[in-house]
Amino acid sequence: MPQRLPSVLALITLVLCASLSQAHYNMLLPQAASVKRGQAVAVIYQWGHPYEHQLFDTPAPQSVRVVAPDGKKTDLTPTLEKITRPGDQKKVTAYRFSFTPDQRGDYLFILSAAPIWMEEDHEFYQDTVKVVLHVQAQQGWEKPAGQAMELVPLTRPYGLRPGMVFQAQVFAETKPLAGALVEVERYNPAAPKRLPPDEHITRTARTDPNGVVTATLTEPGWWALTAQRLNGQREHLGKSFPVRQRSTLWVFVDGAIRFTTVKDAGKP
Ligand SMILES: [Cu+2]
Repeated sequence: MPQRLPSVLALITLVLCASLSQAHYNMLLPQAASVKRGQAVAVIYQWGHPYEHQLFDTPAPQSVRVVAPDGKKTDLTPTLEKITRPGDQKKVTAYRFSFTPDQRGDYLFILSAAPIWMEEDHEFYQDTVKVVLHVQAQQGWEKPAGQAMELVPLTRPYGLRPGMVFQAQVFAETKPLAGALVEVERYNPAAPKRLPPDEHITRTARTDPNGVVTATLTEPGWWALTAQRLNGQREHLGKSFPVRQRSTLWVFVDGAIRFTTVKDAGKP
């Protein structure tokens, strides 16, 4: 029955897409979570599945900016450089910029992604992503950066050990967002050979009535907390579709800690 073949193929495509549609996130990853003043740091922006380390072509971002510890905002969009990263089958597009902090304190990097049409979900993503770069002095990480939807840390987002609790308050248009879905996922710098069940790849939580989300960051490395809500409509091929507004905060958990010797320890 050759006429049945197309429907079988359609079903296979649907199943493949469903498994691929999980957990596409914006990764904004400095090569180090903390640096010294005057020390250059490269920041990579890539798109895909953090846990699986499955990367896809990254659409050009709309903008990237930095808020310095003194509150000064700088547009870094012109410094973005298109690069390629190894993907599953072939190389994929990603972006990179280099930044040298000239103050002590916490720098907030905010990237706004271009709206992206999610074919499998029949909706748009409108994403922003934030990461904190710590430069010696512990000040500034708790300040909002003025994103339309934003995770503002309540726990300092660096100097964390595995198993520590992390909290952030989610705001939408400066109001706490109660009951919002927040996804929590760790980044693997290389694709793992074996994968746990889906519920161990992406965890989910809801914000409390004050918009606060709580997550335990169980292992070392970069973690993404992504809050989301449906917000408005956007046109695709002459039809109107929902827009899912998402905001990701990347948080680093230290593995091995470097201890320094105390010279006079033990002396009377
Ligand atoms: Cu995905």
